[in-house]
Amino acid sequence: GEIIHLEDYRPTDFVLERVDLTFELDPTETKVEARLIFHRREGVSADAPLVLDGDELTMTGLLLDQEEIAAANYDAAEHTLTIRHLPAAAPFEITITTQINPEANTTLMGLYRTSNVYCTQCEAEGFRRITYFPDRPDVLAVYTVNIIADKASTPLLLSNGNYLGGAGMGDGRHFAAWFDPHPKPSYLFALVAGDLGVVEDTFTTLSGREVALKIYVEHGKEPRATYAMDALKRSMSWDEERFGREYDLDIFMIVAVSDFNMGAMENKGLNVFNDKYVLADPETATDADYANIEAIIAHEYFHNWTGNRITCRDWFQLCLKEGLTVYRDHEFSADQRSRTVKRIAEVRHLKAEQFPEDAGPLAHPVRPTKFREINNFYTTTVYEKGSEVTRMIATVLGADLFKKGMDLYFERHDGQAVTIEDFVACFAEVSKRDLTQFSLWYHQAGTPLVSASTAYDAARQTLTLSLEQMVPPTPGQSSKEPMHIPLRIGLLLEDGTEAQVTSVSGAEMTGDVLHLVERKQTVVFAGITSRPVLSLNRGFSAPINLHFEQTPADRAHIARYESDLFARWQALNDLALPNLVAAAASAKAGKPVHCDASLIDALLAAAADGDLEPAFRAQALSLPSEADIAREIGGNNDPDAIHAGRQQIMSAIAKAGQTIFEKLTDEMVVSGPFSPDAASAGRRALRNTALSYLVYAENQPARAVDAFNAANNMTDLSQALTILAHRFPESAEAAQALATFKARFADNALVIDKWFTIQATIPGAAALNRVTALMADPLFNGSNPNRVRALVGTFAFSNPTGFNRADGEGYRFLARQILDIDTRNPQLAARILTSMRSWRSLEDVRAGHARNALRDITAGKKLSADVSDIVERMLK
Ligand code: B3K
Ligand code: ZN
Repeated sequence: GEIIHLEDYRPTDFVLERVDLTFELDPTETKVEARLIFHRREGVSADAPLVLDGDELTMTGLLLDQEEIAAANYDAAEHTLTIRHLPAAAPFEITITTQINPEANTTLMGLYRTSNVYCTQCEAEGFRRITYFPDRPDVLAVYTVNIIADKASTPLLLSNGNYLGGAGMGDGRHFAAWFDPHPKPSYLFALVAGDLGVVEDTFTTLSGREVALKIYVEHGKEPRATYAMDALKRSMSWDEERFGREYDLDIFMIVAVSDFNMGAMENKGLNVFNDKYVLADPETATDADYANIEAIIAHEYFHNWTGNRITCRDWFQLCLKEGLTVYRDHEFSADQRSRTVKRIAEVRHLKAEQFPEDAGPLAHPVRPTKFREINNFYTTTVYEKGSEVTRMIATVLGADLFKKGMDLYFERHDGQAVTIEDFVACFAEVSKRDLTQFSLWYHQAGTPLVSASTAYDAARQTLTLSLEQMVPPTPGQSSKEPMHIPLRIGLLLEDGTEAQVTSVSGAEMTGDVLHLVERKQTVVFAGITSRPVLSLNRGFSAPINLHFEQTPADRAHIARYESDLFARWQALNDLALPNLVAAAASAKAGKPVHCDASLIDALLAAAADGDLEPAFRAQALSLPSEADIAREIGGNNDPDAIHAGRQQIMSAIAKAGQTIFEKLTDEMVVSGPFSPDAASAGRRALRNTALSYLVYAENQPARAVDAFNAANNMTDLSQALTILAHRFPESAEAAQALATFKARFADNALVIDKWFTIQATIPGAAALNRVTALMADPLFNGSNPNRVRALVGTFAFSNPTGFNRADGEGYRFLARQILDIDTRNPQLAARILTSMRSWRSLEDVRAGHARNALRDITAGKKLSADVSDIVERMLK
């Protein structure tokens, strides 16, 4: 495909008024009739043709106001249908009949089949695989949908909006009609038809309207959908309370399917979910699964306002709905669970996924200005950094003005397709702040680096803070302007209390927010009676890299006293990283690894602190990942050395804390029936973290075997299995536990995915042989995206030593897999390929192998646009 530029945006020549669709469903020969009412937009010349999008369509009929259109008056090319000589001003009706083959659709875009269910996925450009259409988000229309299918095999016929009615047709078929009164873009269209079980409930909205809630799952799985239903009802109340947003149809439906390219999709009134994010029970789902289900149910539901009622003018504006909706689901989870622990998880995820993207060849602005394949822009930059930018608006304005800005946005733009500029203007207006500089967060890619240093003057009782910011160059953006960076700060005194500052000069402060806006800024805090310890970027108020040389003693002080618990976790992280970096260097040089006592003391103090919630303590004890260490080192990385060094630091902490960890494994037992609530999950997390340290200290599998045998829920069971398989991969105990687990859950696809993932992530060079062998296992299924991600995806994304084997075999394996997956499912292939985005920060030998493997991919025949876009950007 060619490159599409934001600056080329212009509205369509024709306005679409209504859409009437009729589907005659058949597994291989589905007939679609689309009746589209258009009129020419004012000012558009009378001879401008109507150009519609299409992809892999067979057209069997084309009418204008019920009369066949002569062949001379239209062109059907591979991706467009152009119709000429249309009425100059009056509305007209175009009727298009197409035939499609859902069974043969392995891309999972458009209409496809999954486990005998008809299902659609239209975002971003899937609707054009159903019929010719102006398939872009700024074309909003009201839809009526008629579905006809065989009644016995396909009893359930669903689409967007409210149910109008249905009946049998006397020939073994039946039909159902749906009407969605809310104008919507085609990407929010959905159709689901099949034979499914249902969980039902109702919700009464703030204004007293009753909404029917239905979650459809495969027959027999209904009991596993009750948690999702509970999460849905909590999401609906929360959006009313927090954002004043009510649901707007008589019915809200969720359908869980087992073949899906992503997490879920927010189609109006008919969300379609990857069943991984719906189905849960204690025996088969981990605490993390429950938390993900809650977050994704909320996310898709929240899209009803941020995405559906107010949508994107064009796909460059994707963060308008995604960044904002991620922010909303983060806030929801923070309110449902522990705000601090949620924030830690968010920041871990941001740093692990978005920071590497922003530092590598795939870096792009939150609001990009060009793309070749839009599916490749559903990125962690658009989603997670987009959410951080929304969070910063709230930080810069304060909660009240942020709320006012959101209210204005909902009021002003309801029913429209808008831009980031429209969104930001609402906040500028209510706050009377100029947000021009702030908006650079949408336009400049790259993670800003802030360097800080402090000097305390006892005689003057001042603290001088010198700040400097730099945004690194990224593809297509070689020089950057200084940004508006909101840094929340605290000045901690010796006794742990906060300094009472009498005046600040050199920066605007709002509450504890310091506004860094210049390239270099010197800020003086006065009235400080003794040397304070500066806590900088509390709560991760800005998504930046921070270079701040603090002594281990100062970091330990923050870890002990900060009132912002997130900052305490951050300080522990900052204490750990230099140790882990040094450990990697020692391991590389074959020297003994040393771990500072200050780190061990601080970690064990947090571990044993009964005033801290268990989930926080578990987070405090989980050291930065190998990917975090690699990022900190920055270049010339050797994943084996990083891994070896980290293992030895873990052992040192484990040995020093053995008694504490033993105590925790006793204290943190959760008794009574399983509950997925945050407090119980936190206790399990701390207990399992302690267990993993104990296994390091003892260096033998007995304790993990006992935990595996005693586990009565999937969290404990999968943790014990992970410890066994990862720490003792060649042991009889690990083999036995893996076999037991497989036999017990062979008929549960979501659990078997875990079985694949645990093995795909066993560290070390032997991983590749294991993965290759697993691909031949009868349970492996190369056409199910969850299964492919569980095995191939996690191997490439989450097994640094295994994937980055020094001989390059991991990369060559991935290249072969990508070429194979690409023939069926280009989106899946392109996504998994992004696992190589940091290849340039590897040491030379590995980087050379990686480059060659990427080149092998470019040499592949008939590459999809998805894969060729990614591979070409990675090699540039
Ligand atoms: N909007 C969808 C993502 C669609 C991805 C298309 N390639 C899910 C979500 O973000 O809620
Ligand atoms: Zn979303």
